[in-house]
Amino acid sequence: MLCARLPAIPRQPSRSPILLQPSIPRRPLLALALLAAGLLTAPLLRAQEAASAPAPAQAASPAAANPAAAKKKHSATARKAPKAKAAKPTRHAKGGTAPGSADARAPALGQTAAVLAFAAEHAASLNQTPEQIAALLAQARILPSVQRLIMPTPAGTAKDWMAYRDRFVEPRRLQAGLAFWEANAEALARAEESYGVPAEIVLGIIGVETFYGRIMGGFRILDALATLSFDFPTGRSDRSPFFREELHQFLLLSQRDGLDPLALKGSYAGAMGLGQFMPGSWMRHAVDFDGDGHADLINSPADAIGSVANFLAQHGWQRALPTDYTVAAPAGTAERAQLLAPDVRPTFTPAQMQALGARLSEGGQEHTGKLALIELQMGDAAPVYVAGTDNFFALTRYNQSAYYAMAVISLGRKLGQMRRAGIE
Ligand SMILES: [Ca+2]
Repeated sequence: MLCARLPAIPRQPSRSPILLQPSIPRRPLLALALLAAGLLTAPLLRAQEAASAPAPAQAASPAAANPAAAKKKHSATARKAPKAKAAKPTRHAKGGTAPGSADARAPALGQTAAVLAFAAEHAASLNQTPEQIAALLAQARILPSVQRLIMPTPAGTAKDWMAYRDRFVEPRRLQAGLAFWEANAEALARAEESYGVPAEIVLGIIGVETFYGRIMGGFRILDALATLSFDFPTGRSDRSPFFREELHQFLLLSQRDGLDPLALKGSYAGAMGLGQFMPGSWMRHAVDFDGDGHADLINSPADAIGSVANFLAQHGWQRALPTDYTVAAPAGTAERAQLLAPDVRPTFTPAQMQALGARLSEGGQEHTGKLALIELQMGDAAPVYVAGTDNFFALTRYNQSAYYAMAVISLGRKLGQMRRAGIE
């Protein structure tokens, strides 16, 4: 989940040609894609997020955002680390990503000028000497696979919400979700009580991010963050300042919680654990929810559940507020464009939306806050729309993509239906 860049949500989906492409033979790829999806998605998104803007805060959950990209890679050759991971769903750290042969040959970073400057800058906050910090960073490797994965997916592919949704709302992930729910029902109920975030939403996020812990990423975090901090690839907007701060947060986290910075693994963008939190999000939003005295987002499902709920609460989630309402978009192009302009940010009252020609459900008309018109493209077919609330917007703080948010909502809803129906 989570990372920190909020900017433009809409664009991510576009980058993800993979899932979205109608022309792609999705079914054959599905088996791989499913596995991979968990990881792939997440990492991708994060990366994208990172790429896009000033990010914020959350966990880095790139997953959804870049569905297309993820798929492509797979289908193509599939050697990207994240994918590799995906394909091999192991637990935690292992699951991962096997760095490619180029990665295996990557030399240690060494004490470059940039490393020495970073060490000097952060020595005081880390309460270490610059020499100690430089000695640690010098052991990081610059990974070619990370540099590839951070790049945006080629544009031009049609977005396809249903294809994207099918990557996540599918039998195996649903079964895993029901089992996770059963195993962690107490923590999920307590998180809802404490933070107002329904179990279905937390389950949707953890399911989309990591397939309930099956795909948490196999990149060594130190390598991933050092690569993106000190050798960010050219050809896209430079996000290295963001990653240098995440590297700083990673070192602070390791020190605070007594973690081995040379051992922690996660996504190619540096996100870790069941909810794929970036280090900064872990520092700011992780909570100890199982009472053992520290927040462990990798090994403790309860801590991950509480932390995801806390993250959303800290980003505007409101108890008992729906995420979205049914809506028919205005027929007029100009009116539709006007409503879509603010993207996922709730901007219009129900009355304003209706005045522009949108037709809200009864619940939507009675909504007391503002709404956003969310467009989900369907490949060559007509797009579908929902009216997103502040809670829909909060989900995009985890990952800045309307497609991501809708996938989380859809997965959670389906799990809720199945659990209530007693489906196993
Ligand atoms: Ca704990």
